[in-house]
Amino acid sequence: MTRSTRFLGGLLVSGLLAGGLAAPAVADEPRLCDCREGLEMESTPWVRLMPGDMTGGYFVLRNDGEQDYRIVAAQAPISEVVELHEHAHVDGVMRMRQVEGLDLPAGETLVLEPGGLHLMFIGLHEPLTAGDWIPVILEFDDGGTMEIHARVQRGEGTRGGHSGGHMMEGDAPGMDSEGGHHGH
Ligand SMILES: [Cu+2]
Repeated sequence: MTRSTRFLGGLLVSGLLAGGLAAPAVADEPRLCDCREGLEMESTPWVRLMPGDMTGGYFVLRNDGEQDYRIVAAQAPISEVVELHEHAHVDGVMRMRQVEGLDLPAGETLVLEPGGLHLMFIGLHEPLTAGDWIPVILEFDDGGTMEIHARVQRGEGTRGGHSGGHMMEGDAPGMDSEGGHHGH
């Protein structure tokens, strides 16, 4: 009873949201994370829709378990390589650089977001399409792996309080803005 009422409500809401949009492509949402023990994906992982042959990937992963984790590599079928990157101020300019690993100690949350830590997909095989789901394998320092699914989307308005926050992310024009990914 409650369930069906909710379902109807959901239909109404999605009907309203979809109103005016032409045939929204609603692909089946895959599992966001085949997470290792204790890990929980906090929001939908996403890959930024960008022109060019590289782009960034982002997710928020919480470790509710007892075990410390460290991600040391990643792979995805969309690009030749996936690197682990951070943004850092170097002489007052925001630059990206590769890091050896991403630590996720027990009880903490690992945040990959524009202007911060991110996955860097380099050498895209073909242009991405908004709404596509990208499987990404994360590899850990203990040899374990897990698969997540990231949705391709534009950068705007993707993270709650963070939407439009590019101005705050760094002073370097162009870096991680929708305009381009200069200098990488
Ligand atoms: Cu990068």
